[in-house]
Amino acid sequence: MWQDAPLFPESASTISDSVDQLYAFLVVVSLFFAFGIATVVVFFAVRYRRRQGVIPARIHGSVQLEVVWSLIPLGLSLVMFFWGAKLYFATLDPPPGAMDVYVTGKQWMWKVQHPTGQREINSLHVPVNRPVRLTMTSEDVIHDFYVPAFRTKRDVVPGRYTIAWFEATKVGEYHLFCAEYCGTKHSEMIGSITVMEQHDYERWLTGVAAGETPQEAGARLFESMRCNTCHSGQDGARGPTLTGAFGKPVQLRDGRVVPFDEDYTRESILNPGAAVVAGFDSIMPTYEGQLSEDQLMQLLAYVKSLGAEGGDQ
Ligand code: HEC
Ligand SMILES: [Cu+2]
Repeated sequence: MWQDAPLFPESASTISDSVDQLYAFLVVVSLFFAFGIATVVVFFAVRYRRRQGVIPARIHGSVQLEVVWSLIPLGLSLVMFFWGAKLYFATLDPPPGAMDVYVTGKQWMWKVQHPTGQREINSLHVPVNRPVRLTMTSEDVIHDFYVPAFRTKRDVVPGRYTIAWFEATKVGEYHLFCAEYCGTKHSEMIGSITVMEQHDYERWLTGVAAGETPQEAGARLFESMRCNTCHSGQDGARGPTLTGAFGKPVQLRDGRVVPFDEDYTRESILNPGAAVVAGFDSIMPTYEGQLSEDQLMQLLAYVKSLGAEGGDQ
């Protein structure tokens, strides 16, 4: 839809057509009522203008009319709501097997890292027809990761992780914008997403120095920061075993059950006292101020990989 309309961004992801259809529905409904009401206003203004000696009949309301003009907009707005909510949830929920890309926003650039370790700034290369899951955070203020061609737009917030995903359907190069005003050079916080055939992507990967993968770097940190002394995974260890833990619910000492997700992992490392696992003492030291966002992402990637090894996620 709209491919040839110059005002519209290209449609290049699995959800972009659905977003456009919802958008078209909203526009059509709005135009219909805007023109309908404007027409009626003009018509009545002429039809019932003040004339010498003519006094129109007074109307004292009509229940029937009230009901009709309440129910029709109610129905329409419920359609908008459920349609929009359905689409919104679809954009939140990455399909299984998505490729994990880590994104960090900072004034004024986008830093990304591939699951295989390659890093990029203000550009992201991805294979076509493959879901890509973005785990995003910011080093300073709120940014917003926006790829119009994919209809993908999510805030990137300091102190927490937000997840977004897309699956590109067309090879090409697409704009990446920051869509949250973030300071002087906000307008320069732009980049490109390059969508490639799978084999081109693989060739591209081999051409970029990879270094460690986030997972490997995380495993190294896990030892150098001495996390493994408590999280050894052995019976009687001072900390809970992390193998097979990510993605499962955690029973806390105060009775709450919380999901072991990205933000829980982050909080456990920076503020361990906030959520203490049932059956353990609150002895884990805080690592607040000792880890960069990069290192936190790496530890997260490692903890996540332990979860995946432990079976279904
Ligand atoms: C002094 C021992 C100790 C060290 C060192 C330690 N932890 Fe912990 N950790 C614990 C204990 C005890 C708990 C459970 C109580 C709690 O949640 O505070 C825990 C909980 C966690 C949890 C939540 C686990 C769950 O099952 O819900 C994560 C994730 C975690 N630690 C990661 C780390 C990482 C990463 C490091 C290194 C940067 C680290 N820990 C270092 C003792 C430790
Ligand atoms: Cu920004």
